[in-house]
Amino acid sequence: MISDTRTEIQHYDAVVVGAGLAGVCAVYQLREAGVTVRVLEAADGVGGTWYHNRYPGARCDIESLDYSYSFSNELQQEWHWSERYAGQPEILRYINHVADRFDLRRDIELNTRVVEVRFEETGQRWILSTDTGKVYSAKYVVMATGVLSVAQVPSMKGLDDFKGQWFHTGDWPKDGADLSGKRVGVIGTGSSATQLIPIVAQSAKHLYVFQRTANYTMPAQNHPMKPEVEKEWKENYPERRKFAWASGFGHNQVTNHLRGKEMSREARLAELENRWQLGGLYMMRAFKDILTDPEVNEFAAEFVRNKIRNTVHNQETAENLCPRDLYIGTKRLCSGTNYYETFNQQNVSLVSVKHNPIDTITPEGIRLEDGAQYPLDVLIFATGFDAMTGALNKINPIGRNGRALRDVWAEGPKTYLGLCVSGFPNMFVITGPGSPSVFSNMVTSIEQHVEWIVRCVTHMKNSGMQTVEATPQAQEDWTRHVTDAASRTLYAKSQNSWFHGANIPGKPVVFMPYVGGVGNYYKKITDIANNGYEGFNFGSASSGIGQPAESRLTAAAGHGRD
Ligand code: NA7
Repeated sequence: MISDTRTEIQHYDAVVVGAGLAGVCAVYQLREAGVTVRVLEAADGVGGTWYHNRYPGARCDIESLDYSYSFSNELQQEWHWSERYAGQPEILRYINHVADRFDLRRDIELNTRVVEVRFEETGQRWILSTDTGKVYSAKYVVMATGVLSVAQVPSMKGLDDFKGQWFHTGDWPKDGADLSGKRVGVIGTGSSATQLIPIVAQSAKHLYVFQRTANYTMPAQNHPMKPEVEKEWKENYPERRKFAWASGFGHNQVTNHLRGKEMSREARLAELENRWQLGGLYMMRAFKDILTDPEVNEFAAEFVRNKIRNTVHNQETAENLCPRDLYIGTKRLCSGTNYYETFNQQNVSLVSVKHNPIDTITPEGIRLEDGAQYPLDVLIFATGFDAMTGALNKINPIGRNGRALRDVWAEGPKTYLGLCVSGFPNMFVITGPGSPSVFSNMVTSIEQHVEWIVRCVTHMKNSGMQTVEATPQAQEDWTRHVTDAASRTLYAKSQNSWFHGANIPGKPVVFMPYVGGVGNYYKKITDIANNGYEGFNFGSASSGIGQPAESRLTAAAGHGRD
């Protein structure tokens, strides 16, 4: 039976999936380039990650003056960040401001979840179906679906029977959650948890922190924005942005270019203390070889352990909080405020579940394998995300010859430049696996990708091309290069992290981001475009291909055949 349901299909040059920082940037730039574009967003507001991660204490670990769009000088001059590191509400306000300021909302469709993305060979266009029933057709599809956007609640016995409330940090209720006077359990001690724990501890009756792997948490050293700092940045924004785009990590943090082993013990300690005072991710720029030389890495790790020992009064708790068998930085470094100090509060208990794991969520709380019980009113999962590939695999685009992305990536993601996938013509991924992505200031990486995509689309328009597609060989070579780059670092020796997908049962363990540096990467993608898009095949338009972009046509959508 062939269904003959007639569905209105809306035609655009480009459809962007997701209205977070990437989608908002894409709609602005594509529109500027004269491309008709529609953004489809499942939530009822823009913001993406910053829309959903509303947990108490949620904050960016890149300085706000850096973590912001550079595409409009008026915007960067007029927007005022109130703190050195912006909190989630302020970043969400910023994204909303951008959407309003540039009148982007008229091209953004909220409350619209994309349920299928399929390449139609005959028309050589992408067809996107949504949960509203609306169907869209586009020459280009831009996946701006986020890299930490699929919240991971581990499968735990008994969760359905829990009588209290439970939340995941990455899917926090819009109206907030009242935790005051409650017995609260937090599972996880990654970035989200280390931001959340000190805030929850302020009002909870008792807070139990269930820690499986201790991670390194730096003091963020956050403070209100200093007027002289803001003034200096605003006077020098072009140079600041240029520096960030050419830097290793896409921001302005100062790097020590000396190797740890070239420095005396005293000089190394002084550098580490300096980094501790600078706060947050500055620690990872302490030595040029901190992520390549195990002994230098261990020196920095022990420095942090000593800080923990000097901060936490109970020595058993302190030792439990000290990360072991984990190179510093190979699980994403955490940046918090008063994290270790919080464990000195009477109403906070650290429960190590490394050797005595959580067995069951009971109706009353948590029971560990040895039978210990923790009665709880609220349970918070700070258990992370199906990172980098999760959102893409969930949508599971169907490319040429009916091949699904999930099948193509069954043994781990393969991309060309983290931007395109062979067999998926005209599909662009913003900050995809194989690009610096989570290894960088995300806004810099987003802007670099959007710039490249707009340039490619403009090139195709000017040369009358219908399709662009990465060659299988270019993709193989690039994927090997991504792996080789990681193999020269300590990441290759420390695979138990979401960088490798190791936090998701059954996910292939493959290092996903590109660690070759944001500046090198940007030069590479720019050179490729300058050299006529090496590694890409273009297909020209033939009769019947493509629909008039702005038209609204009624077309037969044939679904279901048996
Ligand atoms: P992360 O960094 O993935 O942290 C998740 C935490 O949850 C981590 O401590 C995990 O321990 C813990 N976890 C996960 N499953 C379990 C179970 N079953 N039992 C006990 N503990 C568990 O997620 P975040 O949200 O904190 O941060 C994600 C990124 O967002 C962050 O890096 C920033 O870039 C922004 P494990 O280490 O696996 O033993």
